[in-house]
Amino acid sequence: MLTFHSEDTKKRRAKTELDGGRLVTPYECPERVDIVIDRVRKVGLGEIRAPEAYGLDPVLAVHDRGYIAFLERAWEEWVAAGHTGEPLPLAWPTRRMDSGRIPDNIEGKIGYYALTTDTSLCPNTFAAAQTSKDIALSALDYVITTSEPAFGLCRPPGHHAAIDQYGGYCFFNNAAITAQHALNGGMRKVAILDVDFHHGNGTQDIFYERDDVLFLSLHGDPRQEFPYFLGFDDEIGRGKGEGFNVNYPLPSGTDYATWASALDDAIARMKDYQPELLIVSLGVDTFENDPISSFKLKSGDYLDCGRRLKALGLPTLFLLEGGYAVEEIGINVVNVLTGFENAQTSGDAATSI
Ligand code: Q9C
Ligand code: ZN
Repeated sequence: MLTFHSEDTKKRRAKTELDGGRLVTPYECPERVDIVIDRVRKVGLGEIRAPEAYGLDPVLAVHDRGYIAFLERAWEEWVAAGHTGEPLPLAWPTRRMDSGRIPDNIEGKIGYYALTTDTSLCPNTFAAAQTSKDIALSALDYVITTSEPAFGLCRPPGHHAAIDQYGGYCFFNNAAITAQHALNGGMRKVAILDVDFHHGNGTQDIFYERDDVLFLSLHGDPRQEFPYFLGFDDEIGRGKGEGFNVNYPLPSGTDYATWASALDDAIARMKDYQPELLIVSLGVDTFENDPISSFKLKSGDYLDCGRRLKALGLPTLFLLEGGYAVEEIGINVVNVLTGFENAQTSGDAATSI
């Protein structure tokens, strides 16, 4: 399987993340990329290619123009305002004070465009987000052209990013950008399967009223886990989109047997939908030793996950999302990919462990 990768994704290196009331070194760090690419090389997964540049048009197809302009300028505006730490939001248009207006002050703008306080801005954030979506789009074009699977080693991740909001370490929603790009290129139905530990709130929101993208997400129950306010099983889509959004909130401590039965249900729904393309939002923060998550998947389980996905027999694009057990992220991600590669296309073979 081809991997799309660029060292430029490592240009975003924030110093701080607000975690438990302290500023810590961010969990979403550039070393994650090094460890994944080392593993890709070590197992000989396949050729590693650099991305092409796609510009901002595919981003504008899902994100708000003002949001993109904000991200492009936020760091320099923050520095120009005389601040010395990394930008975190201070005030939001929350339930009782939402006038719908965008402030002029950079601190106010950050509050307007941020979902959360876990994601500090820093130099090159915009450049890294651009490279991340270029990786995703390059991998998409390869999958469309060849019908062969591909892996986009995206960083920063994307699935928490909404139309005009960043957070949860995400800025551009790579899965949504590629799904929309595939549709604009003539595809009629795309499925996005989000296996990251956290609910893909941004992807859900972008396609919530649409029937041309089936979105399915397996994740920690939002009553207990980030992002807390979206990801419940009664969120099934709206209007034309009703029935095309499927959430599987799972309790803390979920092991592979439980997780895989939700996966099998998602696979069955995708079969019924008959999409032309499968995009996998591939987070491995479901791993038992992940520092910010609470599922109990083991490294070997990711091989089986890949095998099961292969049974769909679809052109498949894997895009990296989360995974913060840095030492093991390479093994876990690449296990999904090799599990997929080594499985037979027959559904029966793929369900045995
Ligand atoms: N105290 C992705 O996996 N919450 N984002 C961190 C740590 C934010 C995860 C809590 C988690 C965001 C792409
Ligand atoms: Zn996650």
